[in-house]
Amino acid sequence: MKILETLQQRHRQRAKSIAVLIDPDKVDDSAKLKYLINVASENCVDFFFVGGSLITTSNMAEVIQSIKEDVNIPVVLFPGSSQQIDPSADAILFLSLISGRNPDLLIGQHVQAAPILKNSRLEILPTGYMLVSSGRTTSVAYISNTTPIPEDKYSLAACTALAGEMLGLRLIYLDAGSGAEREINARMISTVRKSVSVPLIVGGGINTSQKAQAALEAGADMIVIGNSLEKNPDLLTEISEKVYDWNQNVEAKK
Ligand code: 1GP
Repeated sequence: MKILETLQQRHRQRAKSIAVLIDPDKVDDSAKLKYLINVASENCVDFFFVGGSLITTSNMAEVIQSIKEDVNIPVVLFPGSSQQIDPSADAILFLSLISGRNPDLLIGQHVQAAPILKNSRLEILPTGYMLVSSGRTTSVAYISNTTPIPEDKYSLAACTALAGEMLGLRLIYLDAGSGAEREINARMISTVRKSVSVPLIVGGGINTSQKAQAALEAGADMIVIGNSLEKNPDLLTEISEKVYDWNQNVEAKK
């Protein structure tokens, strides 16, 4: 089954997913990367996201290859720009940065990427990407040259997601930015959740199992964990247990 169909089906079933984000720029040790890949596999992680807002190295292909060599978990590109397209991945989040007003990230990069993607086998996942403020300026806010939605402007976020859905975007990704000081708050997640019927991805600053649980309860269909695993890959066990427990509960109620 295609990734988008899987996510839509899980959304209907109220089942949750977990993705591990690997920023190729932050992989300086291949043994550590292998360890993280194995921990992810042992904990039945659903997806790897690969990408970053600024990539200064050229090891994206190596990261994808390392994953593919060891495990059977789909790799989804999470590109900061149209330069971050690697055909060896399985899918790409085709992100339109709908919280911002930078035309290049709303449509410009997409025009450049479209012919390349057309000739690849990557599954295209049209995604409304929404940055939400989270304390200090994140790399993604700075690099994208956009203003994140203030974290207490719930209806602004809800209307933005709704417009994205009406434009035909199939997923909404609420992101506080990698390593965010504050994760997306529960009220923001639940307000956006209620405004759209497409699957909702939530990430940025989720660095404890309690925060992961809160995001799931508020309505995230998928949580994305990156930064905190660079320091402590074993945290993934704790966080994925929350997702597992949630899914077991859903199964039990069927
Ligand atoms: C960032 O949502 C992702 O774009 C994940 O955030 O790296 O803070 O986990 P973290």
